[in-house]
Amino acid sequence: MDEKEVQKDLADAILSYDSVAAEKAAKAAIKMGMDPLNAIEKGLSPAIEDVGDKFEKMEIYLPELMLAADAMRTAMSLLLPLIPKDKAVSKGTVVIGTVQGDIHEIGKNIVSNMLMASGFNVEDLGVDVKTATFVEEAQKANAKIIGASALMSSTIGSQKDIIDYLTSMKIRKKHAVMVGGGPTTGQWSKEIGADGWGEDAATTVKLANKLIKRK
Ligand code: B12
Repeated sequence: MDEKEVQKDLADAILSYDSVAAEKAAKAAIKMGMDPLNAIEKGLSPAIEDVGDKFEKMEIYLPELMLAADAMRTAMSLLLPLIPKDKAVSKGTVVIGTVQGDIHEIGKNIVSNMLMASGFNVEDLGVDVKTATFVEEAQKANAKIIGASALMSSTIGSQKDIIDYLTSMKIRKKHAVMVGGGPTTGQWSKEIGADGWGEDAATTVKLANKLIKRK
């Protein structure tokens, strides 16, 4: 089996809502020494996006969406820990979470793991995180960067709330804010006065490296 075939097996497992097949394909990826990020971003992620498109077109419904997400989580639970954590260097702390009202965590978890792998100390606040909590935890951890993930058009407004909250507390300059998640764009990031937008895990690491130097 080559990498392309394993990537296809990972994708097929998500598209057929099959956690057992997802586990098998993830184990095959690990056995052949595939870069775990490659397995996630080339195999799993495009498939879960296809599932999302089908859900949007009402070709499938919530139960299928949930089963696909379970299969994705199964594979990710095997692959994410294999992204090596660079403990030797600590570039600084990033406080990250998914905004209030939003429980999507897959993309945030990938970003979080990639930041750790690149030498950042990451405090992951989880999902459905209140605006004030982002700010309080960033203060406590003396985090140079706050990362806010939002996957729904109804929740992206909370990314702006975080920035407004920092401004109202007169600590906007203390914490750079980077935003990301499905419906967000570079244009949106500029509009709300964020310090940057991460389209995927790799661009987010580049962005965080840039922001940490600026601080
Ligand atoms: C999986 C999924 C779920 C799973 C979530 C499981 C979990 N534990 O995370 C479940 C089934 C629970 C779910 C529930 C719901 N979902 Co949903 N879901 C999805 C789906 C299919 C995939 C999301 C995903 O994981 N993508 C893969 C990851 C890798 O991509 P990503 O998140 O974009 O992350 C990357 C980048 O954006 C970036 N990034 C991400 N975060 C961050 C953060 C920072 C700081 C930075 C810099 C970068 C960054 O890097 C990541 C890695 O490359 C999307 C469809 C889609 N195309 O997005 C719908 C989708 C997001 N869901 C949707 C909806 C409507 C819902 C529900 C309301 C459904 C319902 N009726 O109950 C609920 C919401 C509940 C809630 N309150 O949050 C809609 C949202 C529509 C909208 N625009 O508002 C979508 C778009 C589906 C659709 N097309 O209609 N969902």
